[in-house]
Amino acid sequence: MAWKDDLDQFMTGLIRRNPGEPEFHQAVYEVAANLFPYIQGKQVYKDAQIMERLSEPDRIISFRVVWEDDEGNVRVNRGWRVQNNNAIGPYKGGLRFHPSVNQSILKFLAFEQTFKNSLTGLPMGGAKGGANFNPKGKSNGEIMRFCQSFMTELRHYVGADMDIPAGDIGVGGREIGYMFGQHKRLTKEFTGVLTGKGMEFGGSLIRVEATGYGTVYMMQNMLNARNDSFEGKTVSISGSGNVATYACEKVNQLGGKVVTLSDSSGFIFDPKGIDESKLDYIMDLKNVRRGRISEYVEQYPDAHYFEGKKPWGIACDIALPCATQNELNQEDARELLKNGCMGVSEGANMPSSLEAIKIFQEQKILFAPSKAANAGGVAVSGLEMSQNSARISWKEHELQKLLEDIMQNIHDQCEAYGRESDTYIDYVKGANIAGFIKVADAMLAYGSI
Ligand code: NDP
Ligand code: 2IT
Repeated sequence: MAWKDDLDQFMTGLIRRNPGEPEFHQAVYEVAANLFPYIQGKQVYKDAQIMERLSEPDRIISFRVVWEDDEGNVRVNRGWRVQNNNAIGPYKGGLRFHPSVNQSILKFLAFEQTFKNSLTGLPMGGAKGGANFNPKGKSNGEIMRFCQSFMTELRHYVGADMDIPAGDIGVGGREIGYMFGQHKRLTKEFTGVLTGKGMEFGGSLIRVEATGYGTVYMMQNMLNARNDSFEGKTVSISGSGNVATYACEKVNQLGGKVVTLSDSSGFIFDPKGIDESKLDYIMDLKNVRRGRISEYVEQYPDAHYFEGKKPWGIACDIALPCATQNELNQEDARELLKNGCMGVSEGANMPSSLEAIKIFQEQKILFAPSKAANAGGVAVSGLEMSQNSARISWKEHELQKLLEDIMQNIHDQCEAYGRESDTYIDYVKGANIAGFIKVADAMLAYGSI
């Protein structure tokens, strides 16, 4: 088939032009494998080289971040902003502070963000940034000085109508506050340049919950389409940060039982379920005391801790990977299926490897890819931008309704472009095509620039 040759040629070129960037290759391949057959016969997209343009970021900014630790030592890190595409709105996407951050990871995230933001239906382009800074074990003062130094350089490239960063791994409300304060100090302007802000200075209600809740709504919508629900389902979640904990909260509210959470050191298994009060303990442990998930079993001795292991060997009906990219490989996928898992909704960005996705799809279980499943976070960021522009604050029930409607709409777009038969919807294909069309058509409207 001609599209297969085109795809091979496209990927060979992409890999040659972007050596040593496996995460970026993976993210582009996942999209291109659906889009090449789709645009076969749509000569206008081919002639305009839309896929070639989408997979070459508009620009990559990389800069030095110098800060002083508590002992007075000068420390140096590298910061980035990858602005992938602003065809349908200003650049928008999170900032990640983690020692693993590199250009490949940020390029994959910025690429994904372009499709994800398009799926929300809101006017936002795609970007991602961050630094190879390790926040673990740093004092509050060190975090503040790092954030201020990071923003001292980043401010040249961001703005409320240009590029609006937000949080991601290692960047939560505290870090956004330090960066927003520094931006305000340097520019003398109070603008909606960041989302995920505190409620006192332009933040939006439910932004903090939105990604985790949205991931669960996506699964709920897929279950509804099969006349099923979360009621009585056993759920395995990885991670114990922002996305994982609010996913856990929503599963509990919908009548499911969450039996695992994790961090990069290991996972906890609580056969009785991580209920609301146990979750309060975890949120305090993680967000206030900045402790490790292993401490849970000291508080709740009926639970078990597995050092250095991932939770995918535990029997569950539904798995919600909410930690990081490639945390669920083909062996994990087989293990989940063997134990009866019937659905996966990706809270993290690209948590399943390509091989794992293939296994889920071959077995025709419910599978929601990250660009659809975790879009609730950036969607509420988009609503925060709207509120900032209009200088108003919407009420919680209004935002909650908007989030639910956006997630339903994402589900329906995936269904419209991904339905394969009466009984099977390929949500990966649906998300890729639906996300692509709006961006591609905007690019066509601008001509070849
Ligand atoms: P947090 O920093 O709040 O939490 C991250 C969690 O993932 C922690 O439990 C962390 O463990 C774990 N983790 C991080 N890196 C690794 C790793 N290499 N191996 C195993 N565990 C790891 O981040 P978020 O919850 O915000 O982000 C989680 C995922 O969700 C990311 O993929 C992010 O891109 C995605 N996402 C986030 C959105 C948001 O609004 N925050 C929106 C959409 C997607 P430890 O503490 O040990 O590092
Ligand atoms: O991956 C993501 O969508 C995010 N980290 C949230 C981005 C945002 O701008 O809210």
